[in-house]
Amino acid sequence: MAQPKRALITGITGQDGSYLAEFLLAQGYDVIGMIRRSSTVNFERIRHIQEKITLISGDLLDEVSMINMLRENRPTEVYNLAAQSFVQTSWAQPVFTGETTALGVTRVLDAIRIVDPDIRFYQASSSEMFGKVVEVPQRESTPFYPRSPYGVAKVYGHWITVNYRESYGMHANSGILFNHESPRRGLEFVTRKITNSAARIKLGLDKELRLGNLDSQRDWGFAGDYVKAMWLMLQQDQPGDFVVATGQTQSVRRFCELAFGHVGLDYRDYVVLDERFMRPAEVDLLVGDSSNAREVLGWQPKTSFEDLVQMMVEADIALLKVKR
Ligand code: NDP
Ligand code: GDR
Repeated sequence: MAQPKRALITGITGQDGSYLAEFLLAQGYDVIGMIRRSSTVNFERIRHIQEKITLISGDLLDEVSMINMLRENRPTEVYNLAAQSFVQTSWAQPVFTGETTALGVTRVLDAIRIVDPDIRFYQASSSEMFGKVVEVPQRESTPFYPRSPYGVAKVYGHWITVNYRESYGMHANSGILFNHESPRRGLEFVTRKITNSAARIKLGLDKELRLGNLDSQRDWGFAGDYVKAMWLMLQQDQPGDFVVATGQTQSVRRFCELAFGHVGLDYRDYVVLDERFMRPAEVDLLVGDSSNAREVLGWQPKTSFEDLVQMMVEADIALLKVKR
């Protein structure tokens, strides 16, 4: 009988890690998750599958931990999702962001090169690399112009992935994913901040929502749809770079309008502009052209923007009602 495929996910406790682990379990994979040591357990997103996966301690800042993890567990695929992923924090912690989000990628790639260069590799690259966009929509060939220490770090992560592919013939893939959200999104990101706030205000737990730039535009999809694209990249004969996006862009303001509207409220009565949430350099407009992913991988998003906002608001209302 054929051995089941075995995947190692860094960042398994994050939004994408939890959806990818679910997806790979459903495909019959053995799933190993790398977790970093912390004084409190943060398994909220994976608690429901914890019995089905293997969790191992390691850190993107420590290459030896990754070499040992690969040696002892022999995965056939590695998905590098771990990162300091919050753009705003990257101005406050630029060096740490570079260590994790940029050099961390080299540590994983180098561990793979040392242990078994046949392991297939996925790097979580980002539309933030396009930053101050030089063409609309953005595709694989669009030049990068990152606008934050996070974006700069992701550009490094992208090119080191391409470099290990070209230097060592590794099946190293860069998925350039546009924003993707879900009820499991961290509360600091704007979408979840809005849906959580709309739910709290509706339930009488809050009175206002303080936000930064309402005019920035993002190409928002559903995280559950996007993890399939990661997997599809690693199933191809040839590795590559793939933009993954819906092809539609919406403003933060429109997100507020829909989220508050879903609970019968007008966002203009509650949203307050707050300088603290403005960024030193902004990415004003992102919209992706994912034709390559659609044609080569056969991937397409299933969840509409309206359905995504509704799903997130309803999940936040349900969560708050349970906690009350
Ligand atoms: P999250 O912030 O939800 O998750 C990040 C994960 O990385 C967490 O599991 C975190 O662990 C882990 N991590 C952070 N630092 C380290 C470290 N030094 N060693 C080991 N693990 C670490 O991110 P998402 O799930 O949203 O995103 C996944 C990846 O995709 C990230 O690389 C992100 O930059 C990238 N990306 C995300 C997009 C999106 O819209 N969501 C779009 C494009 C790219 P812990 O729980 O301990 O903090
Ligand atoms: P982003 O996501 O920076 O695109 O990075 P975020 O949700 O943080 O910001 C989106 C846009 O909303 C504006 N904004 C605010 N943002 C936050 N967080 N809080 C606010 O109060 C607020 N008000 C307005 C921001 O200025 C910005 O324009 C996400 C992350 O998941 C990255 O890891 C990933 O690479 C990219 O998406 C693609």
